[in-house]
Amino acid sequence: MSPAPRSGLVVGSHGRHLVVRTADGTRVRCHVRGKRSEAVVGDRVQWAPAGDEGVIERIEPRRNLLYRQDEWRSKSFAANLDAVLLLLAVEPVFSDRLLGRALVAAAHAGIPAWVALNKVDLPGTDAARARLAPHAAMGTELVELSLRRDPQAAVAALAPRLRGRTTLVLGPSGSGKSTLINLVVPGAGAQVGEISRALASGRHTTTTTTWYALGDAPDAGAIIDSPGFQQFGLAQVEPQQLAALMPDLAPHLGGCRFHNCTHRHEPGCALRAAAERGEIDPARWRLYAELHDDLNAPPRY
Ligand SMILES: Nc1nc2c(ncn2[C@@H]2O[C@H](COP(=O)(O)OP(=O)(O)OP(=O)(O)O)[C@@H](O)[C@H]2O)c(=O)[nH]1
Ligand SMILES: [Mg+2]
Ligand SMILES: [Zn+2]
Repeated sequence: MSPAPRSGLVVGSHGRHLVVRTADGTRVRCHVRGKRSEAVVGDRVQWAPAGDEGVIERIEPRRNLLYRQDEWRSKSFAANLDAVLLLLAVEPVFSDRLLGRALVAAAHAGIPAWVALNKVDLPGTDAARARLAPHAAMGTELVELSLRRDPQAAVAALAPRLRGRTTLVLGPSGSGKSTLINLVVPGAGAQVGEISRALASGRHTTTTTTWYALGDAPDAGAIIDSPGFQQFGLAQVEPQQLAALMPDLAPHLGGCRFHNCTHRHEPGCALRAAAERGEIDPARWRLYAELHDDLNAPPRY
């Protein structure tokens, strides 16, 4: 007879195996049945002991699931989140397109997102701020940080926003995600890399997704480190859903002549009219067009 399954939380994902935290806080290396793991960090699972290790028996129903994909594959990578923190930096310069895509993915998954701009100690801060202005205007919560120059102020700004929630930190490589996690989780020991080295080698410092508790209390909250992204595919999103997932476009929906307007070429489009009146930021309107065309394109294999 096989041992009864126990419940646990997936706190690490390393390709072929997962790390599961049990109710008493111990960590068990777990394998998955079958070829590929479907469990992701943040999943509650039932697992059964198998020697020193474990086997995942079942994934509990999820509150939400965030997808992220790169050139090669579409994959889900974190579940049961309360918030997504998009961490950008003055340097390396972030892509508006990747930011926009990540925000659409969070909206599609029904997870609130906020944005932090790190490294405001560097020149170029004004330009970065200007590029985030449309997001501030559409009501996205925006925080400025210098994790290196002023870590205490950063903790003061971050702590109340992180407390009691499970937050996934997303952002390009080198923005300071692991630096942030080491600051708010003493003893986390997340590896931090010099950008020049990471970019020169084309490698990311963080290569796995890892869950950290923000304290010992069960309701302290948690923060999840993730590898930097260079791409952010949205294969899970239907083109006709897109406008509703962009908070600056959504308020103009409902006024188009055609009920199935794609807002790309149709006459009588209320979104286009709003863009022409200057009520939608030009860069965001271009992003809509680009994303929409992308979602309609046949998948690349
Ligand atoms: N100037 C400056 N540098 C910073 C700041 N915060 C972090 N850094 C530096 O930025 C570099 C990258 O930091 P990481 O925390 O490794 O970045 P990451 O987002 O985890 O990168 P990946 O793991 O590759 O995705 C390190 O050299 C940090 O010391 C800051 O506020 N100002
Ligand atoms: Mg990192
Ligand atoms: Zn329209």
